[in-house]
Amino acid sequence: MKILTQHINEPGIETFDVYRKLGGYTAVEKAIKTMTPDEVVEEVKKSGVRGRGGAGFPMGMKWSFLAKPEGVPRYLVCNADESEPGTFKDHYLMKSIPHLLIEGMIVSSFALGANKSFIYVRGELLYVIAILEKAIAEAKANGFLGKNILGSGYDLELVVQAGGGAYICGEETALLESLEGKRGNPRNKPPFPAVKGLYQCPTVVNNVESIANTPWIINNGGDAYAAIGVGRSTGTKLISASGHIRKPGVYEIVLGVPVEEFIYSDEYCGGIRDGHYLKALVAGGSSVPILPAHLITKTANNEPRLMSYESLSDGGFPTGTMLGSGGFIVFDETACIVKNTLNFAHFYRHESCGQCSPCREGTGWMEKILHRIEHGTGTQSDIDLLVDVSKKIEGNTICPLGDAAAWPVASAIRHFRHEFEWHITHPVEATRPGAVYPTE
Ligand code: L3W
Ligand code: SF4
Repeated sequence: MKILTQHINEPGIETFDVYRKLGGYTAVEKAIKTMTPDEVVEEVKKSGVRGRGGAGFPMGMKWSFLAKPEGVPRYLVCNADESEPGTFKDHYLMKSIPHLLIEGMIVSSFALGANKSFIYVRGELLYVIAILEKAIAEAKANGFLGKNILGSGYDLELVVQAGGGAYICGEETALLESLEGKRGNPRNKPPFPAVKGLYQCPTVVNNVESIANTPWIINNGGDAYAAIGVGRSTGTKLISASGHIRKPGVYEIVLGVPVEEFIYSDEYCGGIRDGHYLKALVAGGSSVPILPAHLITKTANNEPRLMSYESLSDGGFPTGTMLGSGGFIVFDETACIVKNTLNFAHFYRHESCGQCSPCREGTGWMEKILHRIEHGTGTQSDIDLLVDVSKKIEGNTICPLGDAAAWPVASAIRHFRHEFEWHITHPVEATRPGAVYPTE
């Protein structure tokens, strides 16, 4: 069952003509010619589709929160600033089948009553911006964008904006600040963007993959979408799979596939690279807790763990993790958890915007402590100090970057404390690649 990638390998699918020939833009025709905006919102609500950027917030509910004061413009902003380590699915979608996102933007903008919408693309992806701009020009030339779309009286201008080159600009309010031309500092919430967003006007911010689902939902109905998947995890999900697997890549899965099947089946990751075995997993991008082997394929209740929002987080922290953005990073037994945790900590310290003290100072302290543990000058008390710092950050910051920095550290120590201790009690050479890391 493929919703987003069914035609992705079709030669020429990046062009309007091939996309259209394969059924593209029929959702725009259906929505604009035969439905009211509220009916479109209703179908998306019925679909149960949840935000694919990481938080998994129900998309239809977010749309229904949009304030509609008289005479005030509303905006749709697509968050295409994909920067979460281990996540590369939006990049794949946009470069391969740009018209799917453009079609989704038109359907979604119509539903929300937006006449000017934005796609904020990660600044490093300049070639993707060129692809999107070409697709927008083609859609406009064929009457699907601009003034009086398909003779309906509905106008839509679509603007592509290059991002600021910072991870934090993917946080929705930092993104809006950046789009307004300012430094990408997150805002306090509430007010949520649905009430005060771009230029203080009501705004919906949705991820690329979320918006790309809307053409299928309109063509087939929200109920048909809701029938796919498992429980409250409806539909399909793009997973960016990387690390020590035989077949890294982007896979579209039906939500509910067992994690074990996803890792070992030839249809997906193809198993762990030859001669090695599974040690740990980061399931939803670097921001989510890391899981050790014994918690990856089975939940704490000994049930198969599924690729779904609920099953991956089953048991809460520390027995669960999160589906997050679907950045699936697999580690075999050669991976050093301390080194990996330092790598993530370095990233978050570098990307912290510095507005709040727990994040600004705490991410720096965590990196420093991890650096000395990794480089042979750590002490046993450093391990508890790390836990303490991570707890002081969690829940005490303006935006989720603080939690995202704290969870990988706290979960690594929770599940792999013996490895941190090993680094402290052994000479540096014993902890370098090629070493056999201790098991619990
Ligand atoms: C109106 C309310 N709107 C919530 C909206 C809110 C937002 C959405 C979810 O963080 C996570 C983060 C990363 N009235 C509302 C409301 N909303 N209550 O719902 O909000 P929230 O706060 O749960 O999450 P968030 O701020 O969107 C996203 C994690 O995702 N993550 C992602 C990383 C980065 C990428 C990437 O590079 N593409 O995905 C990975 O796990 O850590 O926890 O729109 O406005 N009452
Ligand atoms: Fe900035 Fe970190 Fe505070 Fe987010 S949590 S606003 S990134 S300092």
